[in-house]
Amino acid sequence: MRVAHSPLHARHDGGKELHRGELVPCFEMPVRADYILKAVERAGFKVSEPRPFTQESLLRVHDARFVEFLRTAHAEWRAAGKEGFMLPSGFPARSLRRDHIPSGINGRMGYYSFDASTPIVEGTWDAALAAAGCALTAAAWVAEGDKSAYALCRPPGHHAGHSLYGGYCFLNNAALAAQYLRDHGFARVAVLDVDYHHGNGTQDIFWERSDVLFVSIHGNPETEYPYFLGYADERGGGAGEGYTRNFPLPRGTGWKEYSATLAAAMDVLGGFSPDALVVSLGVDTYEGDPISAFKLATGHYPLMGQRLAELKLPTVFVQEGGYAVEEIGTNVAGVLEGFLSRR
Ligand code: OKP
Ligand code: ZN
Repeated sequence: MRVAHSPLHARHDGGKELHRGELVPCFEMPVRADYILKAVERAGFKVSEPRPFTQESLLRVHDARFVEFLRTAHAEWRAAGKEGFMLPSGFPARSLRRDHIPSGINGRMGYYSFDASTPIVEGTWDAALAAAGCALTAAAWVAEGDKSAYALCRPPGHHAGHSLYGGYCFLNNAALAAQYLRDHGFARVAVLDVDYHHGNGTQDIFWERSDVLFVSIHGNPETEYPYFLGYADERGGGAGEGYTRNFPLPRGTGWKEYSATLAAAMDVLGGFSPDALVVSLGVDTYEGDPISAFKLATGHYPLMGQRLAELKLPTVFVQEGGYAVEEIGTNVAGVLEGFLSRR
């Protein structure tokens, strides 16, 4: 299995996030990718830099003005005499206007985001673009005949919607991979999101589509981030009705209940008869994760990989969350090696 990775991820660094009433250093930090890189190299995977892609590939799933905002946001911030990381402090919640995009940088930042845990720094755009390039490259390898590929993306992507950033995410790497597969010969693509947090952005992007199935297993939004999406009754809209499925699980969920839910999710995937699979691979389901509350152990990740291999599909793995940094590499490599052991 080839691995797409870019050192440019490290340019997204130095921000703080609002966490339980305090500004703290970001949990989503560069060293996460360093640990994963070490683990996949130790496991013998071949690591390559992403290919260049045009802006057009981004616009297949994202809004043009949103992408332009992300590209220029920090330069505008600096032009306004500010420096350091940018965090929004006001959002278009209920009864406020969403039909008008404010021209000022602070208003526009709030318009395009949904939380105060996702700082933009000077290098954020370079890093987000490189992560998107990794996902597109991994998808291209699979479209060109590889049976599987892994995009070591950072920052992650599954909370980023068509014109929305947040949850440490800017561009939706997994959605870009899925769309790339759709555009290169795969008629039906399934996205399975196993990150601890609901992939609200991916759900948003494919909500009304029947050619891309979105299935997610995650902490119940009644108590877990992102709180406002990811409930079991969300099943897609319009032509996409029935093509979104959510499996929220309670805090404290261990492997026994998790694996039963994974079996149910895989039944849904199988019933769709997909031509390819994209896995939003977050390992924040790990028992040692500092911001999550499932109880999966390191030994469970190879089992997860083995189970995913049973689908026998061309598969693109896209890195999402995982914040227990010292164990993140072992857990990710565990999934990938478990997958390879069964196909
Ligand atoms: C990104 B991914 C904690 C609030 C949660 C954002 C979590 C984003 C997770 N105070 N902060 O899905 O791993
Ligand atoms: Zn997560």
